[in-house]
Amino acid sequence: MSSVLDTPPVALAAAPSAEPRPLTDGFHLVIDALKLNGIDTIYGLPGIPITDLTRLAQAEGMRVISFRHEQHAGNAAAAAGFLTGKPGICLTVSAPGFLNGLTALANATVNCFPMILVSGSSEREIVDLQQGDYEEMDQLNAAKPFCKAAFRILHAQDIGIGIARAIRSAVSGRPGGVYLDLPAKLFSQTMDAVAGRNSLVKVVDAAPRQLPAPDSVQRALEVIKGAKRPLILLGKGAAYARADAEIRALVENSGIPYLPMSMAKGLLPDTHPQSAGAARSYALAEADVVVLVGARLNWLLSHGKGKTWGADKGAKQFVQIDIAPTEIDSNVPIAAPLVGDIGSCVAALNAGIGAGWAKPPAAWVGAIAERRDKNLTKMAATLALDPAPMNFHSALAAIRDLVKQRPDAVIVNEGANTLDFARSIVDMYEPRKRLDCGTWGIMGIGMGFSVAAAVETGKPVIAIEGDSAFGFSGMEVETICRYNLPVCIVVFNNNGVYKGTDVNLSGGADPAPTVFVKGSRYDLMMEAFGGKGVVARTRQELARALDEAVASGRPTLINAIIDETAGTESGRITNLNPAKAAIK
Ligand code: ADP
Ligand code: TZD
Repeated sequence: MSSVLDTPPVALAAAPSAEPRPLTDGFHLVIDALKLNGIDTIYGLPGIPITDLTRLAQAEGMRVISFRHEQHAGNAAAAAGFLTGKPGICLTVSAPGFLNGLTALANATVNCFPMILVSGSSEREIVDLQQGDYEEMDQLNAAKPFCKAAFRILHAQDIGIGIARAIRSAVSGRPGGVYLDLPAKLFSQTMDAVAGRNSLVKVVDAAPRQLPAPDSVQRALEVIKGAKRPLILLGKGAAYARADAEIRALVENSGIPYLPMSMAKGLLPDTHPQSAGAARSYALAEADVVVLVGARLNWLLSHGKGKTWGADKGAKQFVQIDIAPTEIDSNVPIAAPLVGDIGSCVAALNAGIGAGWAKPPAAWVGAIAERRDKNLTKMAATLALDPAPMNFHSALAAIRDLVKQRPDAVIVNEGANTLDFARSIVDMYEPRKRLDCGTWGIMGIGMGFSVAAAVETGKPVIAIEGDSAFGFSGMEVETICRYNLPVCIVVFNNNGVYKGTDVNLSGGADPAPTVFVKGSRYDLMMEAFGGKGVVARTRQELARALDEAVASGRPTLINAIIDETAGTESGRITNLNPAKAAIK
């Protein structure tokens, strides 16, 4: 193998002077700049011009996780960013590799996850004159609409500053995706090694605290104090903020019922007595004051309007904690904005909720508890059933039992029905243990998120996947096997998108657009790469396979056969499908 590895990392210059000075190059400066900032893992896919960057990074002690498709490497980087609070790095080749990574970059930005997409590119002078280079593309401009910031580094001496800018942009304020363009020639540029080392920047206080204004805190406390039916709504920003103890104190000291959005589940255990999770509709419709903590009033919360929010029951007031000032009033007027980082804002509220704080009226707390307990009893009866074939509930009951035993496991979840049912059935007990389709409702995050969860936490990962959802990233089972990651994938196999029973309306031979090959053996995909594949037809078989997978830590794929009639079109968001026009 002939590569840069054949030469020592620091080459000696053939300078005419008596004292040759050591040199460094662009490859090493990129690696040194990342390492200096505590970044120790790269998710990527090699090729021109970054192959040697992946080799050298590994040689220099970084963990390099090499994927089969850049979108999944990008999703892994995004999940790593959410899980660690440091920007996850995705490294790709130019044009097509870059574009494959771009979906993940956009998704990270939409979800407020910090990541940096680093792509090799061809030379500016050729790109700008459109002279037709190998994989030519104006990547910098293509990336801009899809990320928080985009930078290009042209000179080796700017690598330190360029990477510092990328890191700070990704994690400060509202976190998000950053694009970093590295043209091929940059990597082989050399410079004096000492000057190179001195050009690197260790980012100081990358995501500084942002304290809320005291009068904003006062206003928020007044609004909360005036509430008769207050509710705290925790979003994934609250999970990201790592203010777990402050948030728990806010909930418990105020006595206010709370609702977690899906990725905020586990910030407090779902079994917490103040959880309104199983009385969601009632709590949203009836509350008179809602304290949003790192949750946007987007489509996932019906834009803060309409029937979901009890529009017919009178005005509602919102307190909103967010680091992005422009998020305030995005959908409805916010009575008390609290702009700052969640840790500081919640601490300020806690300071105002002193010993004399009046807990919310017992009638409100009691009404929520009553509905919650009724719904939980109903759900327990459903979960006790053991139908053959399995349905979503019985299969998820097995996973729910396992997570109760292993609350440290990370859950990755995508699909339609598989997502919606898992969100409400599988209780979470610890913060940042649930990763899912997020703000876009995107399919394809499954294997990328699973790889990052395993790599970053070292804990067991259980990927709960619709069979359609799994297909978007299924080839990465090879990656999971190659790195021998403790990932157990459960494919909810109901023979299609949503369900497997659709028919071709024309009566023709082609299958309907939403159905797959019946009885597909997803388990054999895992066997193909040396992992363990299991077919589970009953709840007991599924429970046993889950136990074995988690105990062994081996890559496992459980092909869980689900009643093909069980799903609902689009799961719980059927209402978002456009109505068919009544054309005669
Ligand atoms: P969910 O989908 O769970 O409702 P969203 O992704 O809609 O959550 O909202 C997350 C919000 O959290 C974003 O508006 C983001 O600006 C905010 N956020 C992220 N990190 C912080 C932080 N450290 N402090 C304050 N707000 C934050
Ligand atoms: N493409 C992308 C990237 N994201 C999407 N959300 C979709 C397509 C549309 N879509 C959904 O919104 S859910 C879904 C698709 C294709 C798959 C549902 O089928 P499934 O899950 O088998 O994964 P269930 O549990 O059987 O419903």
